[in-house]
Amino acid sequence: MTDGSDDRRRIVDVLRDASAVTLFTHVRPDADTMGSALALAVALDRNGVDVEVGVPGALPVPDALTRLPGAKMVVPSDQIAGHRVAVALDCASVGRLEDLQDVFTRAETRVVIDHHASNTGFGDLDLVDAEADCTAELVLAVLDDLDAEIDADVATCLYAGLVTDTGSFRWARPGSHAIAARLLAAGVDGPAWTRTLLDTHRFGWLAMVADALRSAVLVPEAFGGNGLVYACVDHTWRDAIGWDEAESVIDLVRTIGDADVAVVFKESDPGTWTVSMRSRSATDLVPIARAHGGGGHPHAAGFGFTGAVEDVVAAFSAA
Ligand SMILES: [Mn+2]
Repeated sequence: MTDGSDDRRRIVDVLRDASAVTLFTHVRPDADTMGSALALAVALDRNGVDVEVGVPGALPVPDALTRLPGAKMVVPSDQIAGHRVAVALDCASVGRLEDLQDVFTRAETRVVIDHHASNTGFGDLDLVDAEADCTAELVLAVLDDLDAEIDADVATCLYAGLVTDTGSFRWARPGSHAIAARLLAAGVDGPAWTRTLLDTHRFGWLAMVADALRSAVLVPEAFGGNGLVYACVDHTWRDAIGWDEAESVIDLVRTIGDADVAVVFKESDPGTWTVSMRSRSATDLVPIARAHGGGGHPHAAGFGFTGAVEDVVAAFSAA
């Protein structure tokens, strides 16, 4: 983790001088990585900068995120030019860039803007602040330093990251409420975007949730008696209703007060798992995530795993 102010100043200088910039979201993009990238994309594009946004992986971008302002600047990952200045948004490690890792790495100036506690910095310039509720807040600070206008489009992208990463402001820090007020005053339709980003599912989502909740297991003795609850979503649901619909299952499982740790094992392809973890208070999840090549925050982290469902559960239980 860096203090940030020096690197932030240098990042602002780099972005002010750049004629072309490639922005990167993390794989399986959420609203914070996408909103952060698009806010920066809209502001830079307006300043005449040649901007492209790369989304790693072959999976489709969630429908709601394709409606954010500036989404037309997303370029299919096999068509990314790779400009001299590269900025990774909300990526805890270079591995989160998956197939776009090389494009990022070969850029002349690599910039990392992120708020994950596990991020040790992998750019030439790292603005990493685990105190920030979302990466979008850090992008707002950069845009302010650039004297960029925070109009309704830019504000909407930033708000998308803010409202989702704070769980609709449930765990927002005081400063994040002040930022929200500023973004709403700039013209964001808060209720509409909250509904679009957090409260909208396909009908098939209900059956997937029913299936996932039926698979739930409570292990009271886990984590020194603090307890674990976990559930699985198998790969058949990806084709039925899309990978992103499984992201919300953890928000149901983590409400179980019998366990400090909640985990959802999501199978993206047969035998390929994404493990989402949440802890209510006692357990720091970062060491577990890091031990499996993942990362995150103390109370929200994740990692990837390849193998059978019994193996992924066993590997997790061993940690
Ligand atoms: Mn984030």
